[in-house]
Amino acid sequence: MSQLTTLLFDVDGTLAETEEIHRQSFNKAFKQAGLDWNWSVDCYRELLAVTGGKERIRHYIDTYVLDFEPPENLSDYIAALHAGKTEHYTRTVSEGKIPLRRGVRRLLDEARQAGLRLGIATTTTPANVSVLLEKSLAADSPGWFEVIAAGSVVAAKKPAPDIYLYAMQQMGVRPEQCLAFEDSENGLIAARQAGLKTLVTVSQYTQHHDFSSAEIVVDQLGDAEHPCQLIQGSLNGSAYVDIPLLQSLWNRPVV
Ligand code: XBP
Ligand code: MG
Repeated sequence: MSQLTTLLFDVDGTLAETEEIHRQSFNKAFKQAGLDWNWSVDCYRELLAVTGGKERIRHYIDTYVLDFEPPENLSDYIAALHAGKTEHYTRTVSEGKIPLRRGVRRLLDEARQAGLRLGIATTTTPANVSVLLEKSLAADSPGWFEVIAAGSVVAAKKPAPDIYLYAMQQMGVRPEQCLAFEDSENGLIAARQAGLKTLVTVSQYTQHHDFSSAEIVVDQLGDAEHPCQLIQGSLNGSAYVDIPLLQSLWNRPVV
């Protein structure tokens, strides 16, 4: 009989509300490149259906900039644009002003005290993860995670399950030993296709997503002063997402 041993976390929208910083960083890179592209909040909400920044830029060109004639190989051009965006993003996050979502630090501390193993499975660029962990969580926090599976370490990004399968393979764990934390429909699909029970905290860009295959959906992880709001599933007597709740979710038969 397996037991819950491992928590696998998505990053953007789950650990912190970072997508708005990504959006602003894309726009800074476009301006720096002399482009008149500007992704509004509504446009970005739609573009987030495509995971991966480079893939998102290409989707934008293919969908909205049909007369675009890149000055060089399109893939090289997009890669250069995306590198500029990543520079803007990491510079902003390195200022240490991006807060973690409520309850993230508390749950990570409780999980470590309970001896649970931690991993990350994200679509974003590895540099973006490191700077967020170091500047918003703790300077040594990248070492809290046995694996930081990020970006192009796998060929297919979310909603493909690859990044979760890779993280579990690197940690030597099976899906029935794990619980995934996500904020988006693409992330939930990826985790479920990897065989993972999933807890969803809805984020500012995913209020309208379909989370019906999640084990539980809440507005935030919460804490003693800020109980979380249950959107789907059961809190089993907990006022916020704590280790006993995770154990009870994990023990429940798969829906
Ligand atoms: C969210 C994503 C990423 C970010 C942008 O990743 O899909 O593409 O939007 O980061 P997750 P990059 O929710 O899986 O953490 O530009 O580095 O891709
Ligand atoms: Mg996410």
